[in-house]
Amino acid sequence: MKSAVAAALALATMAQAHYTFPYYITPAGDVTDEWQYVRETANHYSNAPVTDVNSTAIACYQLTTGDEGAETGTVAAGDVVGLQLDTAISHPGPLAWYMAAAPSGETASTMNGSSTDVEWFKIAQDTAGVSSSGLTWPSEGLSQVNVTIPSCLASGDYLLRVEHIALHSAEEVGGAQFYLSCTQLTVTGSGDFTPTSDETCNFPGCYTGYEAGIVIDLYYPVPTTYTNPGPTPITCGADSGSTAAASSAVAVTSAATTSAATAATTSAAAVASSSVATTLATSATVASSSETAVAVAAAATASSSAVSSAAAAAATQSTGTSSCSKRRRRSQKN
Ligand SMILES: [Cu+2]
Repeated sequence: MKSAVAAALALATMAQAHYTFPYYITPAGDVTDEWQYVRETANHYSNAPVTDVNSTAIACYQLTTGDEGAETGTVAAGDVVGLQLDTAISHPGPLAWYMAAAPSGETASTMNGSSTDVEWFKIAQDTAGVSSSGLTWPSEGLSQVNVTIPSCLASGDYLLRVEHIALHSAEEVGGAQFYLSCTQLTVTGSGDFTPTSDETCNFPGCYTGYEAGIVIDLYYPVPTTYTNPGPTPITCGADSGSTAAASSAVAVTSAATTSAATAATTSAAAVASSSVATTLATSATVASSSETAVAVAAAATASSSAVSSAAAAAATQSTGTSSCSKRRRRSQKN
């Protein structure tokens, strides 16, 4: 299998292809100011991703702990909120949403997302569509993403964490790029949902970095399945016994509040694949991951010019912030 792969990587756009999620969109559809409700992230200027899942940056990607000057928005459980990007999601990969309640005595403003007493649970995710030519991603190209705050959620203060995992360079451990931010919210309503321990995890801690959905070669061999990393999204029906449809809790991103006509089709596609997503996410088995070995072989057989451009790319990467150079694989069938 290794000999079947000859790889080349080309360096394309750098920082421009990265992205941030600085603009919170209220349930009324108002796009708020940059970092007004979202804690300002350390990549505010570079837009560079988090690549170390064991770093505290994987929680909220802040420069320092604290609220970074953000305000706290108020939403009702069941409301749809969103985030607008600085640019757009320009890489392939899954989008997920997590929430965590403020620990006792703390608020959305004071809580530290990377603290071990902050229990994150996933409220929604999308996943790959599978086609003969490879995986397709509902969020790719979107400049705005939305999520439903679960209708059964208990009232109180929360952080809402959006996360897009870019997988274009993910064939090596540490190659996946995490784009994320945390929004401060006060949730109102009469729900009583609290997640069970197997539905929660800590950041860092939710990922090992070795999951089949984090270390994956999107290009060769072409994947025929995808397994989202992290916990399964919560469902309101299961824990609250309420009649709230499980599907509403898992309702995923769409471009619903975008006014362009194209939004409708994007949205429809996102919703369509999200239902597939949930099934896939819960039923998919762990994919074989010899990707790392393949990647190593690929690097070894890359042409010298490719190697030098790779070296150039590597040289411009600071630790933990891998570039977003797009890799293009040329695969040769044996
Ligand atoms: Cu990028």
